[in-house]
Amino acid sequence: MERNESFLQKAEALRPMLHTRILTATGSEKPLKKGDSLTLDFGEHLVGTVTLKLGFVGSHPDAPCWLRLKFAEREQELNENVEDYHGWISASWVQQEQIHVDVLPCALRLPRRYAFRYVQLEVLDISGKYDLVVKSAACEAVSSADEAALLPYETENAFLKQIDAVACKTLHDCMQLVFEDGPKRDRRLWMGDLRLQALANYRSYRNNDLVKRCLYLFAGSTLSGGRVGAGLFLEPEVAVDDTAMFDYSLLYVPTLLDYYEATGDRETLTELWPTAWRQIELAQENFDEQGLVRDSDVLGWCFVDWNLALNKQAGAQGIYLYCLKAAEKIASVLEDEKKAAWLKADYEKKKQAALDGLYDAAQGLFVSGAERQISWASQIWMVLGGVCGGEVLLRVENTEAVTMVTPYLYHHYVQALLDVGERDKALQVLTDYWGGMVKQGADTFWELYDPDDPNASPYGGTIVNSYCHAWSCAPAYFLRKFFDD
Ligand code: RAM
Repeated sequence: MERNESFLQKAEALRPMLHTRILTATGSEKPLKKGDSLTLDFGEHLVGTVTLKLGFVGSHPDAPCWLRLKFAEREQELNENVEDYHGWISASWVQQEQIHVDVLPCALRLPRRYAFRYVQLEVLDISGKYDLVVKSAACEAVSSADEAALLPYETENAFLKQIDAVACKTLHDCMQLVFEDGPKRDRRLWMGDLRLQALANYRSYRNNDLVKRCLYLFAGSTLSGGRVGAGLFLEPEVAVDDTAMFDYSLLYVPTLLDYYEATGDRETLTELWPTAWRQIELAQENFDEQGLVRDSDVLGWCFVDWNLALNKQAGAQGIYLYCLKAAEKIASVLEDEKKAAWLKADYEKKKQAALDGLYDAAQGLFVSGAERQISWASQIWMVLGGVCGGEVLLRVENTEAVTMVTPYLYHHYVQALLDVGERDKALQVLTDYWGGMVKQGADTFWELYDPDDPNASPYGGTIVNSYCHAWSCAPAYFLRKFFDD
């Protein structure tokens, strides 16, 4: 791990203030005995700390009250049991506590920050001489998003307005001391998520310094050789995650360019350009002599989407080309002629390699990996990388292509449609996909949404899925930038 103290100091100086709001949920007069439970609804998704006001009826409590508490972003999570989850990421993400209350009445302040709308209390055991009463609950909700700074979104279309509001709420609740990926899980900075959050932020809350802070954090704590990690921890001190992904390192480049285009902050662009450039240099290790990304079967070598069946080779090639275009723009803004010329030449070489090595002329589609897999992801990234026009997006519709399962990849699909001039279709996809979550009662947009398989989870169980996920806030970007009445 490498540290750049000066960058980390800059990031620290940009640490945001957290805005707080106190919200309450009314309890019930109903006395709770052993085995009884009660669900409180705060009426909206919140991120914060919770205090429960507890009382009792009957004799003086002569034994502790043993409680199980569940915090849920969606009500249906309350019906899932952590004991039934045997997936590959830790069950410790499930927001559940067991607690002994020794003294009643009391105001019980719970130990963690939770992301939730619903709180369920279940009495695991209590003395027969008294019953528990849950009088109320209060949440001190936190976010670094300033509601007063939120730009309005004007449209006559009530449904689009609702989709935008859910997107802004998603972004709002993920904006903490950094742009978190999800306030339930993983509660940290991830490169791919940051890029999409930043785009939505420029059109909504406009906390551009928070983007700048995150760019400095990534540049301030890197893996060996200056590689930007896929994610970053903040506590107990800033530390890059030892997970590295081909695409996430490279996506630092367009994130920096987007920041410059939104702010005109040339000083930051100049200072962070070497970090961005280094990602292009390091990516060269992944190419063969022809200029094709070498495939790998290591899970997570490149992210692209959470469909576990997806082969990433073609997607990675497209992402590299996309990032190369961004790098070339930065080089020309900074009049770095030598690098601009190299980037231009390398772009042509690797674009040609994609056409020669990954395009299946008989099918009119891009294929990926030794099995020549056809996926939506490969076509989308080839369009975004400027390798082809929109025809592949049409052709792929009539195939058994590997599907998209995250709003993260759907974001790129909508962008690809816009890039090839398919504006109406882009709006239709956005309305159907994100609107599909709204129709199912989403207060915030989910980490995963496969309309054909609502119980999909790459982790081996929906109980660890995040239902307020940063990379899903795309509508606040697309609607405000391309579809403002
Ligand atoms: C998920 C994280 C994050 C994403 C990574 C690749 O586990 O929540 O959103 O960027 O995967």
